[in-house]
Amino acid sequence: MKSQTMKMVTIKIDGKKIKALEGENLLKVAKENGINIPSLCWHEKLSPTGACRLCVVKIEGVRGLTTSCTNYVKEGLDVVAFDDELENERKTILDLLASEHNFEDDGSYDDEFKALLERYNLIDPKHRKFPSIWKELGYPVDKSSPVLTYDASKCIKCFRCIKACDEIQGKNVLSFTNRGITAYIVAGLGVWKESECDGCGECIQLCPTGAIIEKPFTKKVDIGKVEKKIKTTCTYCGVGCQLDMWIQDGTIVRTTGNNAMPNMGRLCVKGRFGYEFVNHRDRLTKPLINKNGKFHETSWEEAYDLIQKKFKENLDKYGPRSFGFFSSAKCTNEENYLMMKFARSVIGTNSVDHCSRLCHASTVTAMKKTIGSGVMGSSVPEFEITDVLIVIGSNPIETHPVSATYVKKVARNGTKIIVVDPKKTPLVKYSYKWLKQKGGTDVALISGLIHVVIKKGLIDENFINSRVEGGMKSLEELKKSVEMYTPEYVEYITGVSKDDIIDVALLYGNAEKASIVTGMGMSQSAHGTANVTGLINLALITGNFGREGTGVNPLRGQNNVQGASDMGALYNVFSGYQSVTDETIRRQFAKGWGIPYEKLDPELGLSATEMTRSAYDGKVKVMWVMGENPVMTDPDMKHTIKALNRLDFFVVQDIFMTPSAELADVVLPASAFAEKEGTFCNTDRRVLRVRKCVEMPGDAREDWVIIRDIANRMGHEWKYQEPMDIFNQMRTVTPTFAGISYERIEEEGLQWPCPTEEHPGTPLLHIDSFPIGKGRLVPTEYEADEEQPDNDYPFMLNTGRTLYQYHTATMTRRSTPLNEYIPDAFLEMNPDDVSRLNLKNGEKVKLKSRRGEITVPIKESGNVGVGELFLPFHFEESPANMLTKDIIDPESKIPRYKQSACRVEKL
Ligand SMILES: Nc1nc2c(c(=O)[nH]1)N[C@H]1C(S)=C(S)[C@@H](COP(=O)(O)OP(=O)(O)OC[C@H]3O[C@@H](n4cnc5c(=O)[nH]c(N)nc54)[C@H](O)[C@@H]3O)O[C@H]1N2
Ligand SMILES: Nc1nc2c(c(=O)[nH]1)N[C@H]1C(S)=C(S)[C@@H](COP(=O)(O)OP(=O)(O)OC[C@H]3O[C@@H](n4cnc5c(=O)[nH]c(N)nc54)[C@H](O)[C@@H]3O)O[C@H]1N2
Ligand code: SF4
Ligand code: SF4
Ligand SMILES: [Mo]
Repeated sequence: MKSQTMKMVTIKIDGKKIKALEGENLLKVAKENGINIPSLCWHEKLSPTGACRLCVVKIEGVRGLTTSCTNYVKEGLDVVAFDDELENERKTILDLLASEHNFEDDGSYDDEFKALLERYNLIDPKHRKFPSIWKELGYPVDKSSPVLTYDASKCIKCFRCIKACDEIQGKNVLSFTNRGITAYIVAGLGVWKESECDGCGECIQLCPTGAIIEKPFTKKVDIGKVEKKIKTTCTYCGVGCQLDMWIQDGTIVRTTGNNAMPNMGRLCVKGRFGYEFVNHRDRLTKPLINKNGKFHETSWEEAYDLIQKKFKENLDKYGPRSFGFFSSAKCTNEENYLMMKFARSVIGTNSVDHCSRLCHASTVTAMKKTIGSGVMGSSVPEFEITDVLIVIGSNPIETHPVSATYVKKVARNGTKIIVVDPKKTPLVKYSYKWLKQKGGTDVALISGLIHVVIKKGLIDENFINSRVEGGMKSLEELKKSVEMYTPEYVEYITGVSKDDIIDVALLYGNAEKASIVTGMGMSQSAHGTANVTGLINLALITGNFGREGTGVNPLRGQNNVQGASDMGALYNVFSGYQSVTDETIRRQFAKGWGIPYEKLDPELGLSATEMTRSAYDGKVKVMWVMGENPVMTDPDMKHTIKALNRLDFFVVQDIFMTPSAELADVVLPASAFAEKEGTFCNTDRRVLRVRKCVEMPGDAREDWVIIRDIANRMGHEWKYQEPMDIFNQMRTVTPTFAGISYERIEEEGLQWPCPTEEHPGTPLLHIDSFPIGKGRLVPTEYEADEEQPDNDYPFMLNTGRTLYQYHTATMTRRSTPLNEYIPDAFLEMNPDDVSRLNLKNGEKVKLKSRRGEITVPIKESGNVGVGELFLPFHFEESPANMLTKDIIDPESKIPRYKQSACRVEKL
């Protein structure tokens, strides 16, 4: 961030007067003012290197030639950028580089080096002084990475890749081996595949020559044939990275990071290389009807006929509350808005929900109760300016990789990161301290931190008096509730040493700006709401809200889980979190939608977890699941399958045949993100455009078209012609979005709330007050989990994610490079347990819980402690949810996914 004290000064370049900020990079200023000094190693995102020396200039008062990239603007600077001597020097440098360079070119990349050779008339070898010697130098080619190829004979040793890896992504995997002319890039200690490179591809994006290029996936890129590059939003996680899709022959052939917020050009391995699924042969292309256990292809008309008939029959016979709708955090805002509108206005039920229930439901419940808003209050890049950061129950390097680049950056700048997680996550390497607590004991741990903060007088009395309901009196109650959680007692419960508890409490309590990042480890617990309530208590008493670099920040998971919630695909609220039990609001929606007020159900609907239970009990009879895979993702898979099998009529709308779709009566082929227009909301409430890049396969249809058509079959007259029509209607009934239009977010997203067309959007929430006015301190009570390891089931199983696979892997397993990194299921087990049980690394075992059993190969890993196991829930052949139990948090109804007692048996 630029300092306020910077002043404008005047400099001269080749006689031209230029105004610039003092301290700005000279080469950058020259380029911005149309003085095109050649350069290769310099890149505006990187610190200057001064390696290629092409950008040499003469500066009055400085002896000899000096590189402009390592000089900075100051008053009166007088620079010569072009004269014969400088140009000759540059030509000689380029000529020398060319002699060591392999010019074979597969046409798949832009080559900045070649462009400079053209500019200096050196393309033709006859115009060069130095003979070509690259063949004699015997440069290696490294093809070992699943995503890229490095050819040292095309490398000009500019350092850009090394710095991209280090300074932008914070990974520091690359370096040079050898010195001088034979130097080349190595990853780790040798080849790419064996290094810690995680395939984000930042180096490819910044390499000026094509020495590092991506492997061809859907089709080989031919730069001359790329028809267009379309800016859109990544479909995987909630960071909401902006990317450019390169389209050739109607197919996505490459993805590059777009230089917009929130990612500023960065991507992770999924965003960059995970697009092959769009074009995959397994895509659903025709509606399917299940007749006696076999699917038959059919026409849309026939599928719609059946849905219309069954919906009407059930509505007549059992009424609206016999219906349940799963909306989708993979789909656009427009689609989610229509799904909730369908449930409420066409059927007349509030039983609409989505995967948020399985995700941050408890976080949202806790935040609503204490501060009145369940969303992330600050913006992703703000992690860069915090003083102390607690990352609790979140594994951002694998699950929000681009947000994690900001976190790694602060770690490097001296900010203390504290990781609180039973598993050793990759962030531990960057952290000041790792608190490894026993799973499920967070309430006690946080109470311990609060205990110390209060004892040591590190509370912010001003903040408590002005921003907390009941002021210091309320603190007294909190104090009483944490009295017994002395560091010693908390060490006994959690296994974290008392010294570490005191140290972290002091660090957090003393920090000027302290921030907390929270994730699934906190929320997916039978005490999820209490966990996050505790965090908010801690932040409230230390005044860590409403300023940049503070807050309790839930990283939202899916690409559009924020939007699906904002659009009211929840059992209790319409779009904009407007309560369904509030008569005034129901009247507004009835009016806005042009339906009789009586059609809207005044009672809360069923949550996703309750819908499945009610299907099991025979109360919910019809379900429509759009873009979710509950068989794989709901807890207790056997129970879920039984429940769904008991339905009278089950519709699944997906882009692939999934284990859930297998149980359906009708399967509708939908559109993937790259095939439709619309918007997503990312984790920091940024409304971002999604754009159509390619055509849908076969007869597939956009999700919003399908919902509209079925609504019309049910007797409504929905006239939406394009997603923008839906968005514009949504704005009229949703005050927080009222000021946002497609036009305004054409270039950059806007963060809601944005109530008017003039409003600039809201990067930071809670500056002067909370949505409920003052914050509330709510004491929490630690309770041990009901299911603990015992003699029969001695291990504690933790489930979650890996970087390369996404949820039920319908998309990532159909993207070759992602699948090459982690193709199959694995169970992480501590080496001591592996040898104690007489097992071998890679051996397939039986993993059993009280709910069911699976087989899975074990992976020896020091990341989990003795008695602990970790299993990703991505893999159909070893489904984690066969083992989990649907114990749910009483307030938020989220299942406990992170702790199941298990037994490991030799096969
Ligand atoms: N690559 C990839 N990225 C993803 C996803 C994906 O499937 N793949 N999914 C997206 C979605 S929807 C979501 S919600 C996010 C989730 O992102 P995260 O919240 O980072 O996800 P998890 O890996 O489920 O769990 C986080 C951590 O909680 C820890 N944990 C387990 N038990 C406890 C406990 O008792 N206490 C504490 N404090 N921690 C515990 C786990 O060890 C794990 O490291 O990721 C999103 N991003
Ligand atoms: N054991 C265990 N279970 C968990 C978790 C855990 O940590 N451990 N985490 C939970 C969490 S946080 C979450 S968010 C849930 C996720 O649960 P789900 O949402 O059920 O999981 P996904 O695999 O993301 O399902 C999305 C489906 O949408 C399809 N799809 C993709 N794009 C589109 C589209 O544009 N249109 C349509 N119609 N379909 C599309 C995909 O093919 C896929 O089948 O899982 C939960 N389950
Ligand atoms: S691989 Fe590319 S970016 Fe890296 S040093 Fe060589 S030319 Fe520069
Ligand atoms: S960090 Fe998330 S949004 Fe960004 S590229 Fe990776 S998966 Fe996509
Ligand atoms: Mo999630």
